[in-house]
Amino acid sequence: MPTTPSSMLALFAAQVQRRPDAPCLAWDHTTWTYHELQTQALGVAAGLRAWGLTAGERVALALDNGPEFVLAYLGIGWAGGVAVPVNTQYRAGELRHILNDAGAALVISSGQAVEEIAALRPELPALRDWVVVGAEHGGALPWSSLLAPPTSLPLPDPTSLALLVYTSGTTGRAKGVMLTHANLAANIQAVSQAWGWAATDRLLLMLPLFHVHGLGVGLHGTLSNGGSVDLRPRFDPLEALTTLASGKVSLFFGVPTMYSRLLAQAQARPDLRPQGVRLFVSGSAPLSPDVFQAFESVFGQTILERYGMTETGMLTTNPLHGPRRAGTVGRPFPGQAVLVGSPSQPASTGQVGPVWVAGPNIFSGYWQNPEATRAAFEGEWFNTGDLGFLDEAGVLTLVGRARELIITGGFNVYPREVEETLLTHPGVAEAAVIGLPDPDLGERVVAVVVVGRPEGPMPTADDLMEFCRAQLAPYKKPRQVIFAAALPRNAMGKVRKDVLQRELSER
Ligand code: MCA
Ligand code: AMP
Repeated sequence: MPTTPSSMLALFAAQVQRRPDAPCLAWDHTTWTYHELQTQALGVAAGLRAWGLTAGERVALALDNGPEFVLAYLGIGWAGGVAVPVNTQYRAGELRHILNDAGAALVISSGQAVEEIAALRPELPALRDWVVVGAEHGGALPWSSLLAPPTSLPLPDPTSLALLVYTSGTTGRAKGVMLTHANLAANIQAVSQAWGWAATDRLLLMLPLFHVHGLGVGLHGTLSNGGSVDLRPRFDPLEALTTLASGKVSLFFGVPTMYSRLLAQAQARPDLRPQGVRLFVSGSAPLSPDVFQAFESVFGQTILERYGMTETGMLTTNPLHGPRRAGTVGRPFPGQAVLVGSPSQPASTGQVGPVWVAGPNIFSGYWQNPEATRAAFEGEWFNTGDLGFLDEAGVLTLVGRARELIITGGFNVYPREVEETLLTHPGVAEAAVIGLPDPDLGERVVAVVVVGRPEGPMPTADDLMEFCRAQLAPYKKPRQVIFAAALPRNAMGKVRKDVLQRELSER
């Protein structure tokens, strides 16, 4: 069992004491030592306090990967605030809901999110200020306005909120997942123990920091174990392969799409092979046994697949030592429990049912949404919405999801949100959105549409894709639009998505 956790910041601060001059973060030819990163983060915390941030206030991070994300995130925690990371690809409608629901007092933004927030400002009543990283923007404060001389600040109360991460659902708008400092610390300590994370580890991180995979595993694991992270703006297969072949990296984390793209790149560059990488981890979506096997035959190593969720952090893992089985997600991390069926009536070995989890890592509820919280828990057990079975050895295999969810390239898309968007188009009478198997993305978003009688011309597939792209983050946009005369429905009038799924998968 891991020791009683306090907060990731406490674990980080302990590493600063132990190895102040060790490298911690590398970004674009600049390296921060532990001491430097802590000093600068405390400077941001002081800047946030001077700006007026009070304990428990939410600060949204609509930031692309970069040192400012890391400094702002650590600074918010030290200043007693709650970080609300958001996908920088979100469009106005998605951002409006999250920033207003969270009641964000401040948003720190970069990249594409800047223009969306600029247009939204009048519709964000709780927002007191807006910071832009990079080029100056009229009406926004510059990043430098948050940099103050560092002062020493107390570590956060472990029971207080550290993160509010929005995740969509099958019903209603995106919900804020409340994660405390203790939740995050418990999870990263369990992960560190299971994967043998050491101060000698150097992680190549090409995942976005605005999700739990990049942030709660990649960044937290590095900072709490005294290792270093080589942070990149985004995933690029050639850049990844070149860096993995340099001998300077010991860990790589990715979503399955990254592994299949890495394999395609390896075919084109037989001269580049990973050197000294002790662990490749895949998660966020199912890793196909084909990719698992191809990776082993090309790179001579197996990928360790694990299973996680925003609400829970990392849940189960294949072993560090010992056989890793393709298509399975392994056993619970230390200190956690998994059951299949229901807490009052667990399923027997091999029987498929809903997956429930418990442990100190489990979130404390959905932000200002007690009904959704109540619906998701039975006592200490949280219903993941995934379906799976356990074997005699307690190894979990996921077979599907009880909720309607498409995972495309590791990003979640809720069909209902895309359907609702399509239905606002004047030429669309009915719409059903499903995920079809895709060799690159795992699943791709496909819309089946019944056209209405618009005043103007009938929409084309391209029109509808563009229509969605203008209102939703681009990865939610259907990659294929199929026109149908009618949607298959059951006697209750509910769309038979299983029928669409079967017919279209066979095409
Ligand atoms: C980008 N595009 C996508 C996706 N990503 N379309 C569908 N699915 C995607 N995942 C679109 C873009 O909008 C664009 O469309 C076109 O593809 C090319 O964009 P580009 O920026 O070049 O994309 P990319 O670099 O190829 O991105 C693929 C990617 C990325 C590297 C796989 O999606 C990614 O980083 N995914 C990781 C997501 C992640 O971190 N998930 C963790 C969630 P257009 O041409 O129309 O403009 S946390 C979680 O799930 C739990 C906790 C867990 O267990 O980890
Ligand atoms: P998110 O809500 O973005 O945190 O996504 C969590 C969901 O991703 C889980 O509920 C699973 O459906 C899925 N997921 C994560 N890891 C895996 C995995 N290794 N295999 C299959 N599905 C996974």
